[in-house]
This record gives sequence, C-alpha cells and structure tokens, in this order.
Amino acid sequence: MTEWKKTICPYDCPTSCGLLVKTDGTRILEVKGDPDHPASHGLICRKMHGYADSIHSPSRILTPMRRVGEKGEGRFVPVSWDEAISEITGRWKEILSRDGGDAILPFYYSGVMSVIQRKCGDAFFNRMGACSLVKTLCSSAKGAGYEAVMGRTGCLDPRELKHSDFLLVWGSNMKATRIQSMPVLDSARKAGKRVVLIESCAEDMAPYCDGTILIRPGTDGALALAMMHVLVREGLAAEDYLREWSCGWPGFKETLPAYTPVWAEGITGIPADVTEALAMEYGRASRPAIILGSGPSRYGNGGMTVRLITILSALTGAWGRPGGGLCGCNPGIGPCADDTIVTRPDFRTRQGRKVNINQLAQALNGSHGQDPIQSLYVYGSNPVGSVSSQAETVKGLMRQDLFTVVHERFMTDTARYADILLPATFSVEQPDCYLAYGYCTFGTAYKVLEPAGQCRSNWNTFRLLAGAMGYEEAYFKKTEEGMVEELLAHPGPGLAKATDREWDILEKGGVISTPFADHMDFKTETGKILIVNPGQPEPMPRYTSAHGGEYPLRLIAVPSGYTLNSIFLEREDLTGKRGPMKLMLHPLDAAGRNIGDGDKVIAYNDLAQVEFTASLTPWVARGAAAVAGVYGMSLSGSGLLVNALHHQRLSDIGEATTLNDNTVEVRPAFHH
Ligand SMILES: Nc1nc2c(c(=O)[nH]1)N[C@H]1C(S)=C(S)[C@@H](COP(=O)(O)OP(=O)(O)OC[C@H]3O[C@@H](n4cnc5c(=O)[nH]c(N)nc54)[C@H](O)[C@@H]3O)O[C@H]1N2
Ligand SMILES: Nc1nc2c(c(=O)[nH]1)N[C@H]1C(S)=C(S)[C@@H](COP(=O)(O)OP(=O)(O)OC[C@H]3O[C@@H](n4cnc5c(=O)[nH]c(N)nc54)[C@H](O)[C@@H]3O)O[C@H]1N2
Ligand code: SF4
Ligand SMILES: [Mo]
Repeated sequence: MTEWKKTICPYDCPTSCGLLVKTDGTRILEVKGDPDHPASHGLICRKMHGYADSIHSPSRILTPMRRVGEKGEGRFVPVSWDEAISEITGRWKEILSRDGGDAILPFYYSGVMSVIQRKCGDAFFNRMGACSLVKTLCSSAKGAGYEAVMGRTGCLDPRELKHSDFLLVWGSNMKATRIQSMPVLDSARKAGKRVVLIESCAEDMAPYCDGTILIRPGTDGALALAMMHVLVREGLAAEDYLREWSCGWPGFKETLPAYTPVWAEGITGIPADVTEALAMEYGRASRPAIILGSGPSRYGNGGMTVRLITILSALTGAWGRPGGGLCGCNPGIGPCADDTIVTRPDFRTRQGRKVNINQLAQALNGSHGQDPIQSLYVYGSNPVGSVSSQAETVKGLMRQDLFTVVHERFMTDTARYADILLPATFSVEQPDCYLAYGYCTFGTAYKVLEPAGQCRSNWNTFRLLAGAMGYEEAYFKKTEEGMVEELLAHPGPGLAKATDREWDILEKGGVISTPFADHMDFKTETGKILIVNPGQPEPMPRYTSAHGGEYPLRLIAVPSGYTLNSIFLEREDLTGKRGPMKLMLHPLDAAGRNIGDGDKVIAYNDLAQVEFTASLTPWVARGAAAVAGVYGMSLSGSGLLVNALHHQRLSDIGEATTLNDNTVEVRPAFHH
C-alpha cells in the first residue's frame, strides 16, 4: 500500500517548498510539490523532483566508519556506533583535560535548514564549553547592512511583489534560487511593467528581464549613490517623507552632489547615461521594488553596499505603498519559535574561543598566536568545497594530530579527511520545524521513513555523544518528536495570530503563512529609517571600495541551477548536465588572453592555481570571471576547487564571507 505524505524541502533555499512524497513505508517512490503550500503552491525545482534518487542513492553512507587509509584517501572500514562513540568521546575527554574546550571546534552550516536538526549541536557544544563558531558563511553582511538602516523591520514578502509597478532585480539569480518568484516577473512584464536586472553575471536571468545592466563586481554602492544623486537633482526624492520618517536625511543629502553618474561610471563601468535613465525610471515609479540577492554583499564593502541600496529603496517614499520597498532580506514580523529551546545558550559556562566560519583554515593551522584546533566535528557542511582558502584548509585537515569527525550522508571532499565518519539521515527520516527565510511561512514535517541502514539524525547523534560524555541534563534525554512539541508550545511573534485551523495544520504536519510585516512600522531604536546610523562604525553612508587585489579579473561565485552548494553533487542526472568546472569570461577579456570557448584555462592568484574550462558569454561584466556553484574534487584537473582562490578576509560589518571579492589572472592551460 502506498500513500502521499507532506514534508518540507530541508535545503538552504529561500522558499522551504512544500513537498508531497509517495511512500510504501520503506522507500520514497515519487516526489512532487505540495499544492497546499502557501508560497510554493506546488511548484518545486527539478532538483527536488528527484529527491528519492538522493535518499536512496547507492553512494549513501550507511554505517559509522573508521579511517584506515591516509587522510584524504577515502579508505574506511565499518565500525559499530558504540565503537565510534566511545572513540570520539574518549579522544575528546583527553583533549578537554589537556587543552580545554578551546581546542575543540564544532563546524556546521547549511546542510539542513530546520530548527532542531540544524541547531541542536549548539546545546551539546555549549555544555562542553567548546569553541563557538561565528556563522557567517552566506549573507550576514547583507543582514547587517539592511539592519543598519531598517533595524528589525520586515521587508517585502515576494507575494507582495504583485503590487509593485517596477521591479529591479539586483544581484539575484532568481531563476536558480527563487523560482517561485519568477512568475511575478512574468506577469509584471505581461502587464506592461518593467523588470530591470543589475548583475555581474546575467547569463541565467537576462532573458527574463526587459533590461540588463552589467556592473563591475563589488561596486553596487556607487551605482546606488549615483541613482540617489539623480533622484534628488530631478526632484524625485520624497523629501517630506524622508524628513518625517528618517534620521539623518539633511546631512546625507549634502553628500550626494559629489556622486554623479559620471563619477560612478569610473567605478561601476556603467555608462553615465544608463545610470541616469535607470534612476529616472526608478524614480518615476510609484511602487518600485528592489529584489536584492546576496551576491553584492559578499565583499569587503558588502555591508555598506547593502546599506546604500536599502536607503535607495526608501528614497522615493516607496516603503509603505503596497509592493514598494525592498525584498530579499528578512520578511515577516519576527521568529515563529524560540530557538533557544534547541540551542541552550544557558548551558555555556565559559565564553571560550570564537572561530569565524570563514577562517577555518587559520583555525586548523594556528594563526595570530592562537593554537591550532585539536579536534574538528563537522556536520551539515562540506567546508573543503564551500569555505575559503581550500589548500590551507586541506593542509590543516592533513595534520596527523588533528582528530576529525564528520557526520555526513555522502563521501564528500571533507568526509575523506575524517578519522571517524558517522552516517547522517535525510529530512524524511526525522521530524522538524522549518522557518523559511525568503517568505513568511512556518511549518512542521514529521518522519516519513525510518532512517536507512544505521543512519542517525543530528539530534540522535548528539544524544549518544552526550550520554557518553556523562552530560546529565534532561535536555539530552528528550526525543526529536518531543522537541517539535516543545517548540510549538513556545511560539514566537510570528505565530501569535495563528488560527485554530493553522495550529491544526502545524500539529498534523504542514506549512502555514505567517503575517507580512507592516512596512511603515520601523523597528529601529528611533522608529525611523536610519539613513545616518550613529551605532555604525561609519555613521554616514558613503562609497567604500571592496578588498580587491592585484590581479586584473574579479572572480565571483554565482549560484548554479543544477546544484545547491554541495547538495545534489550525488546526482549524476544534475551534475552530468552541469558538465565540467567552468569559468565564465567575457569574450573580449578572453580574446585578449588568447582563450577560446571550451579551452582549458588556469585561473591563478597569490593563493593557488586552479584549472577550469573556459565558457565565453557576453553576459559576464567586463573584467569579471564567474564560477557557478560548488563542484566536487573528482572534476578538478588541478586537485583544487574555486575556493582555493578565495581569501579568508571578512566583510566590513557582519563578519561575513567575501567570497566574491578576490582577483585572478587567467591563462590558457597548455597540455602536451
Ligand atoms: N539552485 C540553487 N539554489 C540555491 C543556491 C544554489 O547554489 N543553487 N544557493 C542557495 C543559497 S546558499 C542561498 S544563500 C540562496 C541565495 O543565493 P545567493 O548566492 O545569494 O544567490 P542569488 O542572490 O540568487 O545570486 C547572487 C547573484 O549575485 C551576483 N553578483 C555577484 N557579485 C555581484 C555584484 O558585485 N553586483 C551585482 N549586482 N551582482 C553580483 C551573481 O552573479 C549572482 O547571480 O539561494 C539558495 N538557493
Ligand atoms: N565556491 C563557492 N563557495 C560557496 C558558495 C558558492 O556559491 N560557491 N556558496 C556559499 C554559501 S551561500 C553557502 S550558504 C555555503 C554553504 O556551505 P555548507 O554549509 O558547507 O553547505 P554544503 O556545501 O551544501 O554542505 C552541506 C552538507 O551537509 C550535509 N547534510 C545535509 N543534511 C544533513 C543532516 O541532516 N545532517 C548532517 N550531519 N549532514 C547533512 C550534506 O550532505 C552536505 O554535504 O557555501 C558557500 N560557499
Ligand atoms: S531546493 Fe529550493 S526551489 Fe528546490 S524544492 Fe527546495 S526550497 Fe524549493
Ligand atoms: Mo547561502
């Protein structure tokens, strides 16, 4: 007998789509979109249509294993959970008594984006007093920049974009990362509204927009300033609104005359008349919306860039008019559940060492007088593929005295360096709560299948580890199902208005829509938009430049439609279509370097030399080189991936990744 059950996509993607899975109780037979989901309405990406192939993949890790080969070689033998747990906790007890908690680094990021399974390790490592990981691998500069202007004010939910009269897609590959919002672009254009794209790599999105403006990477702040210059000059800024609803407008206005479109052209590479026209079109719209991606924020000036774009979104008074303002940061009125029930900050009795996730390589090798980490526990992350300075990370992982544990579903490029490898579950094998980060929705999903083989969820693994460490707190004896109940019993503001029918949905397993924010209820200290923010390192916004570097091309990372970071690398149907490791270049930049489409090339800088296949496209900005997504090392000719070319530098605010902010030179690779 088969039945359809509801579940939720667990991946790091803004929608957290609703899924329906057909099961016979032992396997998932089919996956489709859940038409009842209030944001995805049954639409899911092709990647998740094949979810069953991932869950039942023959390459899944099904038992705990101990390394027998050299680190990185990938040779392991099965061991029992008992052996694995006692070896791990035995080593940890030794390290704790010799070097203390600062020598143990827990490492997770986005493998599963739920409340319980994602974050439950925090409680365990808080109890241990291990290092805390500053988790800013993705978009914390964007969050910090937005918050510097808007505080906790909720931005637009994409469902509100149907009211907008002009859409400015700014550094977002919506076709890959926000497919549920693509129909909004389509219907806007059919209704005669304009959709304009500002991108450094417009390969995927240009066909869906009326106009595409290519910008030199890391310079969007200059464009925003020049647009504001034009708006003020042409009387299109809502000055009365700004005087009433913002702080610092008069002083900021005084800085704008210097930021002419001609000044910006020298920085952005965008012809001054194009900037003029864009500003006029934006300024004449009544309800313009900026759909902001995270790409422009992953730079040394990323926080400031986002501040400037956010101020631009308010300059014409669009906030408060239906569909006007900014989409792509935090929507909604606040959290739906109290995370601290899961993360238990109260278990930590000493602050201990903080490690920024982007600086794993430094933590493993020791730097700035800090001792190298003695043990690394990785779960829900593949840092060899996703974190900066790959060669240095690998050097650290090769250390004979480093004790590495990896809890994974597949033999990732990180798992190969494990001393002990633990088998992880898929989302359908565990219960959880999911708060979407791109939409105002919240949901619960219950277990559909028992875990395959000897796989264990993060929760159940930490329970075992806590038992063997002798941690007696009642928390470590709870079940995953009990935790879902507990979270629902402590609702946050996002659930305050949930109806009985909606509570019923959450109790049975399903997703509800939570209230959209009141976009005129500014949740800042002053209750107003903070154009000037005295709490910032730079109170007055201005143009600041990215870190940059000495090589002529700016290397950016762009999302791939076939994969999602390391997720789906197990799927040959997807990776086969994606093909070899490609480096996208503008034909004019390629011609000057004697590079043809499909040629093998080497991209290099002071950190590494990495081989790619050149892919020439006029949709990359001049002076930029772009690589889509994370690849597996099996595709690498040079034994390195693109992140080997990424420095560990952080953003101006938000301590975020600057993975787009690196420079390279590219030359043909001659094979003899
Ligand atoms: N299919 C698929 N879906 C995904 C992901 C994926 O990899 N593949 N990634 C997931 C994750 S982890 C996240 S965080 C989300 C959001 O994922 P993000 O990585 O934030 O992706 P987007 O916001 O869609 O796209 C970023 C865009 O910024 C552009 N860009 C880079 N630098 C600049 C610049 O300086 N200026 C301008 N104007 N543009 C620039 C890039 O070309 C890219 O198109 O999507 C998630 N969903
Ligand atoms: N070159 C390059 N680097 C990038 C990016 C890029 O576009 N290009 N994108 C950046 C961004 S935006 C992000 S968010 C990061 C993401 O970086 P990471 O957070 O490292 O994410 P992934 O690389 O997808 O690795 C997630 C791993 O978690 C595992 N996993 C999934 N579910 C579970 C589970 O329930 N338990 C356990 N234990 N494991 C699980 C998966 O099998 C997968 O191998 O990468 C960043 N780095
Ligand atoms: S990966 Fe993203 S688009 Fe695809 S089903 Fe999951 S949430 Fe939806
Ligand atoms: Mo991300």
